[in-house]
Amino acid sequence: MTSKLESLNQWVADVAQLTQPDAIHWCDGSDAESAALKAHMLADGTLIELNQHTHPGSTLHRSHPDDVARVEHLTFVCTPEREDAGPNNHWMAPSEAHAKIDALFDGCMRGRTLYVIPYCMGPIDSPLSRCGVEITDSPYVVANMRIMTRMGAPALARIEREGHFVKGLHSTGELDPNRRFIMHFPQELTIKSFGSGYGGNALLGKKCHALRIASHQARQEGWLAEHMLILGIENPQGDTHYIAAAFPSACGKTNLAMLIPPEGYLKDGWKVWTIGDDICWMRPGPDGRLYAINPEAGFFGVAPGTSKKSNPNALASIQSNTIFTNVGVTADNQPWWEGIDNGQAPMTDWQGQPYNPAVRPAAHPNSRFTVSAKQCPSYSDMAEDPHGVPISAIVFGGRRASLVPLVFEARDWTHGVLVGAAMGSETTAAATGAVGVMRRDPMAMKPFCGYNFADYFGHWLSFDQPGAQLPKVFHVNWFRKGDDGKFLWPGFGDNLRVLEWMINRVDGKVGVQATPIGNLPIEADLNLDGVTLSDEAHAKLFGIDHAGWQAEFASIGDYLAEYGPRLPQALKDEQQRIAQA
Ligand code: SAT
Ligand code: MN
Repeated sequence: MTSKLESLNQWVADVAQLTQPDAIHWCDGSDAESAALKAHMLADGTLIELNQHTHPGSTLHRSHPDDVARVEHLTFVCTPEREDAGPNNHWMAPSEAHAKIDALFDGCMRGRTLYVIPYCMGPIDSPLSRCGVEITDSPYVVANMRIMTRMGAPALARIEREGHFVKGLHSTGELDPNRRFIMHFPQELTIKSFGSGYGGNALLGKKCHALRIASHQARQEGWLAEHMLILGIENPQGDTHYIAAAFPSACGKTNLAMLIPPEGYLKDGWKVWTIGDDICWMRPGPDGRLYAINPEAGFFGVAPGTSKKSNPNALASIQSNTIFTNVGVTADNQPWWEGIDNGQAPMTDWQGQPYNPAVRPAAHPNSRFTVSAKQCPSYSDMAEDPHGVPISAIVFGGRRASLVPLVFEARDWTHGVLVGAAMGSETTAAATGAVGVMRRDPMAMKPFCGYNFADYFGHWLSFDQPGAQLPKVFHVNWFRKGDDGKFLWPGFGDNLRVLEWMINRVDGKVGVQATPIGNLPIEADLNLDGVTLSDEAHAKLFGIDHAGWQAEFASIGDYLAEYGPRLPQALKDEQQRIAQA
């Protein structure tokens, strides 16, 4: 097969010339194709069948033990000018990067099949969607891309109509961490990834395209490509408000996106709808509001900690047709992970060895499930709407054991951009490296912004224009700890109490307590029926420590100064104003 689009045929031919595959397969996305690929992967051990009575259609993949997370130190943004990638990215000159990675691709598909995956990020008929083609030699990548994107014939038809697409070239290579690179060429709308089969490194539609390349496209075209979940909150009157929220990887975006309201809210008729759990593309609509789509079609969620209690919707979603990566298995071949809390026990760990907690956990801390969004009980019909959903509130949040209160509101858009730019979080297992170290992660985009953060902050500021009806901006911290090291806020479903307060703010129903860092809730305006908080929790979740914040603002100032003269003056002014308050 070939395409009607000559530039696509030519690229596939050029890649085949370089990589020397035994065969070329154009993916049509059909059930028959998927079944054949799966049979092939079960036969060669890439996939292991799980218990088909309890988990019909589900399989397990065990990755190479050195290939379990994104590798930020091997991820490059290759712009002609180093300054355009910014201090937030590793940079390499495009010519050097192409030469380096093409040498790795040279002959790398000998004995393998080259798969051509046309995909669409977002609903096929949405003007907000963008298409790409991934070439890979990994059938596991094909299977995941089929779940995570709209992949196959309809995407190819759109690409042929539009005549352009993002090019992504991927090979698992030898999975040697010393021969591994993830390279982005925003000006060429091109991605090249070699030597890893893991999610964010290999499913090129996700972080590589939908965030790093798309953020560059979004800047040129006047929209935003963000690391945000999108959810809808329907009140008892039937009105739905949509919220987009940015948290770093593995900070509970999937749980928040699939939240189950607490008992009292359920009784009153509140509902939470899931649009997306990881990525949000939004642009101003004709009425000046921001309209958002989820460019993805599935969830690539963190397994550990997912339980009937923490996330019943996720658990219900993954009962069938799910690919599990790097989880443990029970004696009767069901998937198992730490925190699944279902009364079962693991027999085999994620490396396929007999489980021994003294050696390693049963599931890798960054083990994942890949599942179609359509299997999620709370998946919203509006997720397929080509116009997207209007966003009422944007929420920034991180993992902060100390200092940062439960919630505060930015005074205006510029302050909101500063709140996003100043975000900090303690690192997680989603990327290789030390876990639990506080780092600045503006808008949760530190690993994902495809250009200089200084320009990115400027792009955010540029949305504040006459006629714009911008969302309110908030900051939350579900992870504040007490002196005993325990979380002070119950989190999970109870987070709806905080989201309800935000909606009441959007609707102008409640007031605030103004402080230098922003507007804090008046505690009585938050529905805390059924939550017991200690005195320490009240003080720390709803108060501010002035000396602590003074130090924080000095540190934010130092951080922003790293962006030098490119940093927008309005942001510097805002930081100064608060630092001196
Ligand atoms: O590995 S992914 O980048 O796809 C997931 C994440 O880190 O958020
Ligand atoms: Mn993510």
